[in-house]
Amino acid sequence: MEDEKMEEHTWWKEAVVYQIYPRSFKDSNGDGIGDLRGVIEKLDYLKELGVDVIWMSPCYKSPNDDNGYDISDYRAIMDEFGTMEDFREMLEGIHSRGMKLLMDLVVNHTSDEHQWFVESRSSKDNPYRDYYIWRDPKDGKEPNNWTSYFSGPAWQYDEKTGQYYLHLFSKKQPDLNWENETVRREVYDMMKFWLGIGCDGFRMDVASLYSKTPGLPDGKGTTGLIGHEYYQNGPRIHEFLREMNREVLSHYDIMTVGEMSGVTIDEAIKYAGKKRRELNMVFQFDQDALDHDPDDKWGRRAVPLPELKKVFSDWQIRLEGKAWNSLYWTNHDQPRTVSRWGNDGRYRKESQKMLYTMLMTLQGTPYIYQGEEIGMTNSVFDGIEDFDDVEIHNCWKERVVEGHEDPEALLKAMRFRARDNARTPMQWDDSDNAGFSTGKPWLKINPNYKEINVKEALADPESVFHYMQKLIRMRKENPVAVYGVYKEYQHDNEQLFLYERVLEEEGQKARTMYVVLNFSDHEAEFEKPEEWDGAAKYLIGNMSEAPLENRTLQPYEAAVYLKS
Ligand code: TEU
Ligand code: CA
Repeated sequence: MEDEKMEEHTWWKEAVVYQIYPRSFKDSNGDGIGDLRGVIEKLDYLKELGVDVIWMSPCYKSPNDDNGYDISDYRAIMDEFGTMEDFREMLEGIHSRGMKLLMDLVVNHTSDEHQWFVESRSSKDNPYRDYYIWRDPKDGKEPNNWTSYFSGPAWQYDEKTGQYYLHLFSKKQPDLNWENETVRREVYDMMKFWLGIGCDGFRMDVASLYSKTPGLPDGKGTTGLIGHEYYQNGPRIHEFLREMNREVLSHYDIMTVGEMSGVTIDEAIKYAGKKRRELNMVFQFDQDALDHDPDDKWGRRAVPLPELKKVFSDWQIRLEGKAWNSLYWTNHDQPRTVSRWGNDGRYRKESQKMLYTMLMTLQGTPYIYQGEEIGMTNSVFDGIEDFDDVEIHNCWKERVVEGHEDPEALLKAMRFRARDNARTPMQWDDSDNAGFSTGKPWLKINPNYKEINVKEALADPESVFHYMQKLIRMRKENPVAVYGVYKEYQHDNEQLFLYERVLEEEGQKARTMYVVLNFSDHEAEFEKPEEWDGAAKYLIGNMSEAPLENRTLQPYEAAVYLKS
């Protein structure tokens, strides 16, 4: 009984993860593209921030149709990023500083330039044919009505053999056929290769999509992503992940997180359930679904605070004791946190600090995306030509060029939500190209780099960087921040998010943490919940210290108290 109640302590629950998007992190040789030697240069910086684990977006060989998420060789480094020697040196540098490295595992699909696909498309009886999902045309058209995450049909016709292949993402990202056992073996061998080199785990790209419903039935909807009910959390997905766990994961002390497009809480409890032997945790999308139309990621809507709180609360409460949470505000696929959930003007620093106070005081493993630690914002994109992302250009072609939609309206939506917002180069200092590169950067630098950059943040004791550093330290010193049981207060309050965390462990005094967050750009009246002990001590916050009592909070104020 006792055992069931207590959350087992592991390093990956206590870790704070930092995500690097290598293309945009640091360019060491002036070609305008970030690279592994650039990462090596900045390892001391990451150590200073205090993070434990680095998750690197893909650095494998790739033609970069989707910036590395289209892999043409799983066992080689992308030409632009460096060599295998550079990789080994980087890994060694990470380990010698006491940090760990998570690789991005992209095995729902490969690049169409991967040798497997080159073979596969060459003839119907090629031994690699069945590595991918090929189907005959139906009535001279696509085999079913599924659409791609990146606009248009999820099928591409191939002249050579007169069949279509499935691609849930771009047509240069053909889906692997997970029904084929040989494909699964290949994937497991490749995972062992990277673990053998010393990598410490995987972030698994769209891991909820590997299993497609046999027969590939037509999807039910007529708009948005059609067909997803036949491959999100598909029929054999848990079987595949358990097999992967048995064959590979269980033999190493590593960390795994599955990116689960379309995951529900019930499904997450299966993927990351304590005794399920699948993965350690998942990334969920409920919070990202809030601020747009269900069927159109570009259609923006305002989010009342209780809706946002409900998502976080539900995940905290329902995973408690059953599965471990992951916590993130953004990544390379999302707008910048402060532009989306905070205020990137007058209250940029305050709101960014408040938002990350939340992330570091909930149960789960927190992920910080590069640049968030200095409060980088969404960028400026004048016209469609300023964007790089394949998702944007496909969508533009479908809706504006062919669909004759109003270009200005779509541009406006894209300026806010484009993935490129998170992908603009890191702002290291106020010199040319923000100190990212001596050459022309592959994607336009955010024009605000003269004010927002690492050099400025390191020099300013009140910077987001220094607050983030304090938050990370606070988490390490207070197990209640990691393991405490969550309870929310005053759910209907439209400005404030209030919750406590309680940790009762055998042989130890109970500890309680109270968290007070003002999500609005107005002052807010805080009424202390009756159950909260006013004698609790101020632990950390983004304004001046104040006792735990009824009072007026500043815009975006965050205050955390500890009772022990
Ligand atoms: O993302 C998959 C995913 O479901 C989304 O975040 C997706 O990018 C978004 O909905 C598009 O509108 C992963 C990677 O994180 C992303 O960068 C890749 O493009 C994608 O898989 C394909 O590998
Ligand atoms: Ca470079």
